[in-house]
Amino acid sequence: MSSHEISLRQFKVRDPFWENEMELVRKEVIPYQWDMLNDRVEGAEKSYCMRNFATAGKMMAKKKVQGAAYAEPKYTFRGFQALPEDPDHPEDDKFYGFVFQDSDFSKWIEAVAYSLTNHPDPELEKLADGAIDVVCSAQLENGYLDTYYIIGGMDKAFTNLRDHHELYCFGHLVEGAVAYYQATGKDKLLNAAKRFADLLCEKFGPAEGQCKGYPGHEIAEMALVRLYEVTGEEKYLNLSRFFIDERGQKPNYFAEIEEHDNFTNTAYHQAHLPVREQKEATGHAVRAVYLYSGMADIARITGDQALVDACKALWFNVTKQQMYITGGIGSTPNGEAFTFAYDLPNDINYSETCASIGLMFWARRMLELEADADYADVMEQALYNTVLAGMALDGKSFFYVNPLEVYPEACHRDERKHHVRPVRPKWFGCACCPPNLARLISSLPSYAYTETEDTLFVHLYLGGDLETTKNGKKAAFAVDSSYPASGAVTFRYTGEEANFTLALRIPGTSETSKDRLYYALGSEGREDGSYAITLPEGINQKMEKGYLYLSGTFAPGMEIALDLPIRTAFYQADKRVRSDIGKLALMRGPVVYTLEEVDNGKDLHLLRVDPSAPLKESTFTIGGKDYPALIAQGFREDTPCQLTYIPYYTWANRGENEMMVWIRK
Ligand code: FUB
Ligand code: ZN
Repeated sequence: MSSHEISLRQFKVRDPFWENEMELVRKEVIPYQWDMLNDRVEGAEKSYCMRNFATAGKMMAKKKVQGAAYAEPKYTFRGFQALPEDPDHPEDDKFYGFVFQDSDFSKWIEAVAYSLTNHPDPELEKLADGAIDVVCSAQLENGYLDTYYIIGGMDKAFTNLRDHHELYCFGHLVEGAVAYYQATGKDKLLNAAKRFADLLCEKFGPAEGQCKGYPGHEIAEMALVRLYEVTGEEKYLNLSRFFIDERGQKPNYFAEIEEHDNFTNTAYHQAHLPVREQKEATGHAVRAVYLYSGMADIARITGDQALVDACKALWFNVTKQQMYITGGIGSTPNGEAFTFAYDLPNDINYSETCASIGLMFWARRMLELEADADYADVMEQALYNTVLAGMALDGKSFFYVNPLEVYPEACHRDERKHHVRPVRPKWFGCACCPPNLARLISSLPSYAYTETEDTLFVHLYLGGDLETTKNGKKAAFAVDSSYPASGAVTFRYTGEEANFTLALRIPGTSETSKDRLYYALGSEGREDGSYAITLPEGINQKMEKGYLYLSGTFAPGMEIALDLPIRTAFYQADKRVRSDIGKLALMRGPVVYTLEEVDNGKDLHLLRVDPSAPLKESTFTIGGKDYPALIAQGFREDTPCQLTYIPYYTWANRGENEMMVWIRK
């Protein structure tokens, strides 16, 4: 039976690490992003996002007054990112920014929604309501809502689904609108999103005369499922399924139907084959994992086995053949894309923050399809490494690209590495990653837990208070955890006496993970898998696919103590990964460690590590806070030395310097 995410209302985070992250999002990221959306940050590249909505709103008001006399703008392509000739004097009636600039608002409102659920804030809610008014003022009578064409000229709307992100902006709008409705009960934005969705349901579909296109950048697929789940309207589910089923069919929409004057690489858009025949992840990494997320959603709801099989084959390819030890995906900056199996260069890769966030979206949906701990292991690997590294420890700057090796001079002087930044910039003109981080972190509990009617699954060990209903009874736990700093997690039952199952993930123990790309030295590919559990009387245990199922009658005051050993070990990569041969990476539990120049001196490539020498635990301080460090023994050329390892997610918080995850043994 498939499970479902828990709603944010069901879980109150009480976990110092995650409380801190969520507070950074609430206090730093959300207000900063609002200023960015309104072009109020001195010296930062302009967004034009809210300006575009206001411009479109004024046009709509004028149209209402002038009626038939209103002169509709005629579309001209002004570039993928349109900027004013004079940056100080943008023109009143022009769209500016990236073609997908509207999505920045949608991601912001989604993060605001989660933040309001976790932490009510009437002032923020008022600000958000005002922003929604501006956005809704831009909507056309027929429901269309993408300012790129509203301002630029509706005569060309829906003519370039491949590149112009209309359906991507729609998808983000839906995600933001559903989240805001669920957080506040206010439906203005939701109604706007539904009207846009209704228009798309008329425009696209299998009937004669309907358009056979689908999104060039996926997300609408999973967003429509969410809209279906909140409204119960089947047409939204059908449209999502249509987009998924139509992708890659013949004649190929992008290559043979839409007119493009440049080369169409259908694999880049995951449109080279019908999705059920796709076994290898290709093209743009974020688009790919957003598509697979939508496929998993549809598979869960419809029980379509061919779709389940495709999701599993793609999961194998991505996580066992094309994923970095940090949970990063996308080996090349050319198109921010996947390349091929075992091609995992450490210094020119893209590993976009959004791609690892998308991998988490997909992992949770695979878990909803089937409780197999491999999905949660990967979700955790992405979260504690690439995703967390995407944001500075003070929440004020961000990485888009997440390499495993950085030599700052190369970033500045080698064109092939210009995409790699040695320190986090404050923001990006193409601002996809920071708001994606904000929405992910502020909704993390819904990744940590899923449930069926009688089973509560724990995928990530987040501390806090959980309340749900099991077999008609209030079931609740107080979860004490400082995982992964320690593996001791206790579940104290605080609900009514109730009969149900609590399923706990035991990291690394699923059969599906046996083909892992990275394994602890000396483990011959097997994970540790040991754990200790103290159970109250009357609770039975059974292990399946990496979950320990604890079943019985839970009564108030009962305590379950789980002890997951947090293994500190050097890992090696499968020998087919050419870039890592002869090298080792250090992990503690799910956290990858790395070397930085600030601790280990220049020229990290001269270092070698001795994995047989004992490791020492240590700490280091940034911004008055202590973080864990590990001290290993090694050599600089032939001279013995100590190597100071720090968690990958803490790198680049102490100025520009070299960084290296994989070290020669
Ligand atoms: O194209 C929209 C977003 O911008 C993508 O998801 C990111 O990879 C970035 O290219
Ligand atoms: Zn991004």
